[in-house]
Amino acid sequence: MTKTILIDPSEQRKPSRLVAPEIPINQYVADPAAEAAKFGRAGLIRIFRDMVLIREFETMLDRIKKEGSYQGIEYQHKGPAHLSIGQEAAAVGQAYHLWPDDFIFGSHRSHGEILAKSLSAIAKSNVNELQQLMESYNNGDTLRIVERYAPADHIADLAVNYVLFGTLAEIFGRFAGFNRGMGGSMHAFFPPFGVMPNNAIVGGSADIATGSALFKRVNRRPGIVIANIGDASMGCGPVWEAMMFAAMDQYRKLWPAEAGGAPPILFNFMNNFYGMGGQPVGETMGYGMLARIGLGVNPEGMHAERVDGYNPLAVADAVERKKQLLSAGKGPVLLDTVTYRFAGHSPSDASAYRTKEEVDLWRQQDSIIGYRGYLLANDHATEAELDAVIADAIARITAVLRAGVNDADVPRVALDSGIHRRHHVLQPGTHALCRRKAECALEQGTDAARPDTGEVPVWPRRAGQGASKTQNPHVR
Ligand SMILES: Cc1ncc(C[n+]2csc(CCOP(=O)(O)OP(=O)(O)O)c2C)c(N)n1
Ligand SMILES: [Mg+2]
Repeated sequence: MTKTILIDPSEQRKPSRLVAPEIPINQYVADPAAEAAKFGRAGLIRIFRDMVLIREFETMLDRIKKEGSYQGIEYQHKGPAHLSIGQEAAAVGQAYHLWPDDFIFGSHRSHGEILAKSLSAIAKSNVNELQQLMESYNNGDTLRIVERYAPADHIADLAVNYVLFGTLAEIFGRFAGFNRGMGGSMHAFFPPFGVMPNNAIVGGSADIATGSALFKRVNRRPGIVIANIGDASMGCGPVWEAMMFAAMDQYRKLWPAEAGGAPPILFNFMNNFYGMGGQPVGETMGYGMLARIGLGVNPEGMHAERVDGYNPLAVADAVERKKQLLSAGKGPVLLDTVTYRFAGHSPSDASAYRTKEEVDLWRQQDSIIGYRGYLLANDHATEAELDAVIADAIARITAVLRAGVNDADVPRVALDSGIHRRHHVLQPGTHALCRRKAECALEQGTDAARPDTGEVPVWPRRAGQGASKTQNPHVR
């Protein structure tokens, strides 16, 4: 029988006032000596490297979309590419303290988050894990291309090229992409590193991530879950549903204590101050400051904070602290991560809804330039080291692009491929909706169209372990 909760009229009719908790706004205070001790020189430089890699990756996509070439390599990409140029510090800072068993779910603008989380996971994995993962994922198809086009002496280095190529090939709809080219720019994912599917429906990841966090809680799985959604998604009903669901009293008041409390979900709003063209503050919403929303959801105000997403160390600090709260069952958490996209909503966007002066103001405070200045001013790195990081990023991006545009070696996914066929077999009825029915092997009844009798390959699979859809070998 369900527990009953007495509603006492004398309690409910009593006069009093609600007192809301304070919401910290950009409260992080830099302490270069403490930061050097915490991250180490290598960690601080890696943060710079990851930001630069993401910037160069998306700069390359921008050039390909607008000019049809990058570093002399020509290509026409007809698919979408919503770029997050300008938002790198927010993604890299968030990923720094996350482990592969912490999950992120993103939006239409999540290339940077995919790369940042994957680069962070590489830094936390050992050589054997990386080797085994790359050999087994996609039956090693993705790895074979990387070994050929972007080889490296060390496995961790090769793994960096692997995530760059796997993501790029996915964006270009290629069979060697992380999702066999079936997801593309807005739905790419890489579960071994906790990079869960991104979602083109604005705010859509809020609910899915909340479900994932509930799964973790009831199944006693380690790690937290982050929904990376935009500031304009606060106007979407599903985001509010997700926040209400995540904050239900019953997790703490009715469920047995050993269940662990509320689902470990962090609603991270990448607050770049724009929807496609509308401005949430001053135009399309009335919250004044996004972090304020937490106050309306539960007595803890969702532990909401505004964090300076132009400083990767401030974001890393916030995520580390919030992760502790979430792991203790004290969620949900809301972060209002201040950032800015220099890029238009998409490459065809002329940004007519904002002034050049405004974009220039944010460019002057570009997080990569600012963080570079911080590293140099505090002797955490030399000019030569940081220049080498940039040169290395350009070389890597050029190498993976050269692979990603090669139709012969890295073909586009064919909709009548094995995956397509298997999809029909596993989900009877979907074939009826197939727009390429006439070309589909299943329709033609050829030998190749016979249903696969083997297993659908699922990651992870480790030596000595059976295939499992749920166990992640990277869990701590
Ligand atoms: C439910 C839904 N409504 C509208 C759109 C069209 N759309 C795509 S991106 C976007 C703006 C999203 O703004 P925000 O959430 O702040 O993310 P940002 O683009 O700034 O990263 C809109 C309205 C959509 N994809 N999904
Ligand atoms: Mg936005």
